[in-house]
Order: sequence, then C-alpha cells, then structure tokens
Amino acid sequence: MSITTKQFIKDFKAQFQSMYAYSYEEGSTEQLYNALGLYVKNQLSGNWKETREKYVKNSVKQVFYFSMEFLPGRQLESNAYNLGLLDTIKKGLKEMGLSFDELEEAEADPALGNGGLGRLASCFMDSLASLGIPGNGNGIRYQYGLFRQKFVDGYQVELPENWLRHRNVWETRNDKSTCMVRFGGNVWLEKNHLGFMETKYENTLNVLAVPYDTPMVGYRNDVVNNLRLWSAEIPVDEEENYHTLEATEPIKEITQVLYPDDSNYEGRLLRLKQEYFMVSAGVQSILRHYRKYNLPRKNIPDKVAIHINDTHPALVIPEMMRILLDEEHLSWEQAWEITFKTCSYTNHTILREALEKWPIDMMKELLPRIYMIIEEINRRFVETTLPIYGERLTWQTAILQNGVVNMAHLAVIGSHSVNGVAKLHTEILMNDVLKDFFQLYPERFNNKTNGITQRRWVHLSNPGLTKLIDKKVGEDWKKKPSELKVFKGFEKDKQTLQKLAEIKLENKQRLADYIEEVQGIKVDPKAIFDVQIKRLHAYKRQHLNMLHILYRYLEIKENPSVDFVPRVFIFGAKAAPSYIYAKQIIKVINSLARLVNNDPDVGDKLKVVFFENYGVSLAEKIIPAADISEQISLASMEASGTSNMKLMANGALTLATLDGANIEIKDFVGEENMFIFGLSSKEVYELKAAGNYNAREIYESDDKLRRTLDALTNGTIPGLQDEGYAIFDSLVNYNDEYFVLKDFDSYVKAHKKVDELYKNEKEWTRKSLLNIASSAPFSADYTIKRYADDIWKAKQFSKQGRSVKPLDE
Ligand code: CR1
Repeated sequence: MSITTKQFIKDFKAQFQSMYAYSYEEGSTEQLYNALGLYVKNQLSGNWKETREKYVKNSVKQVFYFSMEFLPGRQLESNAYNLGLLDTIKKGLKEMGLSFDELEEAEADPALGNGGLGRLASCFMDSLASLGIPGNGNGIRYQYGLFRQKFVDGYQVELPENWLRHRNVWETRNDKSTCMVRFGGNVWLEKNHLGFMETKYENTLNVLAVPYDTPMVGYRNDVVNNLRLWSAEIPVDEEENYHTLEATEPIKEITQVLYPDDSNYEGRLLRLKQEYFMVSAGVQSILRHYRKYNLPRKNIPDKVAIHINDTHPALVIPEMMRILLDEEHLSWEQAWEITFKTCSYTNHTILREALEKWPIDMMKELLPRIYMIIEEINRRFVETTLPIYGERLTWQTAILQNGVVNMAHLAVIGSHSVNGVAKLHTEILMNDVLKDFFQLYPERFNNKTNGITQRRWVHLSNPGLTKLIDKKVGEDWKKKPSELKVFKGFEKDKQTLQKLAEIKLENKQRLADYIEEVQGIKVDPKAIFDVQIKRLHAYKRQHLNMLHILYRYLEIKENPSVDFVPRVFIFGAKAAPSYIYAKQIIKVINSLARLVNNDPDVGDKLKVVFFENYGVSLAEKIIPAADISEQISLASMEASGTSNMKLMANGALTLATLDGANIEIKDFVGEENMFIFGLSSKEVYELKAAGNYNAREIYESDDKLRRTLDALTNGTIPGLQDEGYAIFDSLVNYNDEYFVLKDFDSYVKAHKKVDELYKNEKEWTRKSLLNIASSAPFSADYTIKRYADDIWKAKQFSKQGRSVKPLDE
C-alpha cells in the first residue's frame, strides 16, 4: 500500500476531527492513538471485505482455528507494518510534532491468554494471513484478560485487567451474525409428523453469542483474514426475564474473565460453560457460512477444517454431530464421517494435571444433548474396538471412564489428525501419554514443531538487527525466511560482528534505561543479560535459576575480590493465583533480588531484575536485549517452548536442557553454539522408573549445594516468611519432584562456560550471529505451511486468485 506523507497527514487530521470534533493539537495521547488506529483500520477494510468475498466466490477451503486463548499483542504497529504504511505514518506524525512510539504505548495489550498456547495461536493467525491461507480464529472476547501482576513486598498480587476500559479500535461488532447457545434444561427425542426424530428442549438457558471480528493482516499481500471472538449477552426477546442484576449473572459471567491457569485443569462449571459457548457459536457460524457455498453437506470437509487447540475446544466434535443430526437430519454415519474428516487436534502438554476430565454429572446437567451424543460416540467406539483390541486397551482409551468425560480421548477419537508441538513432545505422546491411541490409530499421529512470526519478534522488535540483515543479505528473508542462512557467511566478517555487537549493546542500553525507570535498579549494559521469561511453574524450574544466583552470591561474599563476569539475571513470570508453590518461588526470587542488588560487596557483579506483569509488550522489550536464553525445564516436561525461538532469533545463546524445541535448536545451530546441561529425557524416564532417586543424598554430599540450600532457611535472605523453608522442604525432604538438585551441578558448570565465552567478545558474537542465521526454520510461516499441507489440506490463496509459491526450506 503506498500513500504519501502529505496524504496521510491530511487523512489523519480528518479522522481525528471526525471522532473528537477538535484539532489534533488538543488531543490526548489516547485520543490520538484511537484516531490513528481507526485510520489504519480504514486502510485495511477494503482488503478485509474483498478477502472475505473472494473466499466465498472461489469456494476455497477455509481453516478455523478454535482456541480458548489468543495473545495478539498490540496491533497498531504490526498492522501498519504488514500493510506497508509504517514508515509513512512515523514520518507524518513526526512532521506533526507527534511520536509514534508514544501513541503506541496508549494501546491496550489484550491479555486474552495465559502464555505460550495463546501466543502461538496469534503467531499462527499472522502466518495464515501472510501466506494467504484462508484461515480464521475463533475464540472468546473476555471482558477481563489475564490478571495484572503487581509485587507488594515481593509477593504477587493480582489485579483485574480491564483491557476494554479503553476503546478497542480493531474490533467490529457484527450483530448480523449472532447465534443462540443453549444450556441445561430437559432434552428428549420425539417423532414428528414426518416421521423424523426431533430433539425437543424445555427450560434451557438461552445465551446470545455476539461476534466481534478483528482483522488479521497479511504481510504486504492484500490479504486480511478474520479473528472472531464471541461475547455472551441476554437474548433480546428474553430481556423481560432479566430484570435483576442477579438474574443476568449466569449469562454475563460466561465471557467475563479468562481462567488464569496455565497447564492446569480446573473442573469448574463456568469453564465448561465458556468452552461450550465458544464452540457452539463457532460451529453454528461456520455451518451457516458454508451454506453460502451451495454444496452438499458431505463436502463440508473439502471446504472446512476445524482445528482444536488443546482439548479446550474438543466439544466441537459432539456439537458438530448435534447440528448435523438434529438440525440437518443426517444419519449418524454420515454426520460422523463429516465431523471426523473436518476436525484435527493439537496436544500442548503432557502434564497430567492439565488433561481435562469433566465429571459426567456436570456435563449431563449443563449440556444434556451433548452428553447424549458423547455417550453414543463412546458406545460405538467401544463396540468397534473391543473385539479387535480387547478389554484393557479399550477401557484405557474410552471417552467415559470412572465418572468423567476424558476430553483428550474425545479429541483423538473424533479427529483425523493428532499432533504434538516439537519432535520430542510428539514422541512422548506416541510412546507414553497417548501410547494406547498410537496403537489404535498410528496414521493419525504427526509432529508440527511450533514457530514464531519473525515480523513481530524480529522485524519490529529489533529494528537495528533487521537493518543489518537487510544490508548484508538483502530483504528477501522477510518474505522467505530461509534466506537468513546467507547471514552465516558473515560469521568471520569482522565488521559485521562488530556491528552486531553494537546493536546488541544498544538494545541492552535501552532495556537498562527501562529497568531503571520502572524498577529503579541500575544495571550495567556490558554485563551478560541472562533471561528467563515464561509462566512460573515448578517444571520450568525458575527455582533452579534462583538457586544458582544464590550460589553465586555466596561465592562473591566469600571472596569479593574474585574476578566475576558481571551478570544481570532477568525474570518475567506470572504464577496462577492458586498455585502457592509458584508464588513462593516468586517471593524468594524477589527477596533475593533485594538482597543482592543492595549489597555493596556485590556491586555490578550480580543484579537480579524481576519484571512485574510479564506479557507480550514487555517481551518485545526484553528479547532483543538478551544474551542468554534460559530454557531449563526438566527434560521431557516442556512440550515445546516458544520464547526459546524468539530469543535465538534475536541472537541470544541458549542455555538449555534437551527438552521441547531446544532439541531442534541444537539440530539447527549445533551443540557447540549453545550451552546444554542436565539429564536427557531418556535419563529422566529411567530415573523415574528406577524409583531410587535420593535428593537428600545429593544435598548431603555436595558442600556448595548444601550451603546454598541452607541459605534458604538460615536467615541469609531477609524478608522471607516460610517461603524459603517451603522450597527447601520440597527439594530436600519431599525428594525434589523435578530433579533440581540432580541437575544443579551441571547447570553451574554450564554457567561457568557462559562466563568464559563472554570474555571473548568476538567469539561470543560469532555464535550469536550463527544463532540468528539458523533461526529461520522456526518461522511460523513454515509451521503453518506444514499444517496446511499435511493436516488441513488448505491452499495458499492470494487476493488475485493465484496461489503464492510454496515456501521452500
Ligand atoms: C506448553 O507448555 C508450548 C505451548 C505452545 C504450552 C509450551 O511448551 O510452547 O503450549 N502448553 O505449544 C499449554 O499451555 C495448556 O498447555
């Protein structure tokens, strides 16, 4: 899209005036941001409309990505960039005496997700549009996003995230496309006068689902896909029944707030309501849209792919069956064939506590018709599986087990494809978590290693690096990430290495300024910036990181004159509000930070920064400044990780266990260009199987480790209540579930290697360059191309009606 600066200034002024009826000079930052956002939205609305129309006109296959979470981040810059308007806008604003960066900060960052799973969904939206694949998101428009995290005296406190308090310029309320979703009541089947079985309902709770559409803008290709988020409202013709506030509660609560638990299942009724609400509205709207194609229903799988992002939307399967059976009057066999061919499922975690299992009684009462259908799916599954595979396998894979509905089983049985999110993770699914299903349906299983969008995570968040790459390898890598490998050719080029080091230092200086501004901590930009940013969870082992910091601190205290390579440890992490242990770890890290940062013996040798309220916008500031990427989960536990990919793409060296996608990082960049430590996943399995792990023995036999652990409880860290004891206890007395002590020694050694290498700036920067140049395979564009080819059978479709050349690798 090309627009002159002059034209932009004129249109922007007009936009502002039409909204606020005074001159932009008098506008507040927020008003100016609103006007700019709407200006950009106006620019893309033509393509949005045309993309939609072309898809229908050409009867293309469309993908619908169902996810309870999306974490899009701020959209102004990314949209303007993808449209090709960013430079003009920045220039125009400057001429008007305004700063783009300042206006951008006024945009709310919609925290409609917990972490990796939601952010992945948004990276996928960006890649779908950028590849010109007809793909839409389907989710919930939570009124309150993930809580805002504050630290009070080092403790996490949760505040409501009222992101819609400000106007959301990107969304369009689409009253034309509302649906009705029914809960509870009584259901029965009755023969009607034509002899058809008809489903009858009484006393149901009827909820109006109102879609809010948000444009998903492709990179310089005129494609704009759709993200549809549903909001629950009282049906207009039932308003008279809702005259008290209490009466409206059961409806309003459905889309009020995102569940703040990452990788943990909470069997609450409201969550089940949310899941069904999103699923039912989504499926209804898809099938309504399909009618525009004027094709027989049996062709649905040729034109529609529905993706189930973790088990949360797995009710898609019975809901689709319900509509095809009850409303379209297909036979069971016809309906099942269509449903099965349409749906595919991604598993994102092996944590047992995250696998959803709904009590049958709850499901029966809230979703009586859906439960009847699940029962029938289960009955038919058992009927066909039992004679071939026998009792054991059949009962282990059944959907209904011991009073619960096993959602992963429902998802696998009702989907033609099941995938994990990194090589190791998919292997673990096949050999452990879903091994019985792998025996039944080996052909369904496949791996799709996660990816990230370089547009947001490199081009926009790291303009210095982007410019350098442009200069060295040309701009092709922006459309064709594989071109990045050309950058490897500069690993020995002195001038490039020097420039790369300068860019990193500038990014670090910027982050250092920000740290001082928001945390009041002065850090040396020349120190190693060592970053661990992700949800707080015992398996991710932030406490291993903490123990190593404590260990270093004690070393410095013991010998203050020793020559240490200065290090700044940076954390960003939210803990689920009910996850006490995770919150205790936060408190200990914060107290340790206060001790270390204020100890004159320590000075610049060691600093600890724990950012409040980690989220997408903060990640964009931290990642370009990172030297070390901490990916230290217990091997086998982290399905993939995606911060590892973002950090690598920005030149951080990975310090990691061989877990999740760290293994692919090693495959691409080579072991010698990262720091690997700890047990392998195989060793973890063996150690668990042997059952003879003895944490106390390690504690007692390793002097330095013992000293470190004792410092948790002996008053070394002021300000702790019983948090230090709690962690000590879990590690030493409760046998250290995540093998922190077992991996400690090898972790410390890996850190020593980091220090050694950092002393050699040239060598460090060379490795950093190789990491950047090897990060292309993690482009979500490739990941999405594989989903589209292997699972969805969806083709690239550009606005002009020609397909874009497939990406090579
Ligand atoms: C995994 O823990 C992965 C993301 C995205 C998370 C993380 O390793 O990168 O998914 N899983 O695939 C999750 O949130 C509910 O499960």
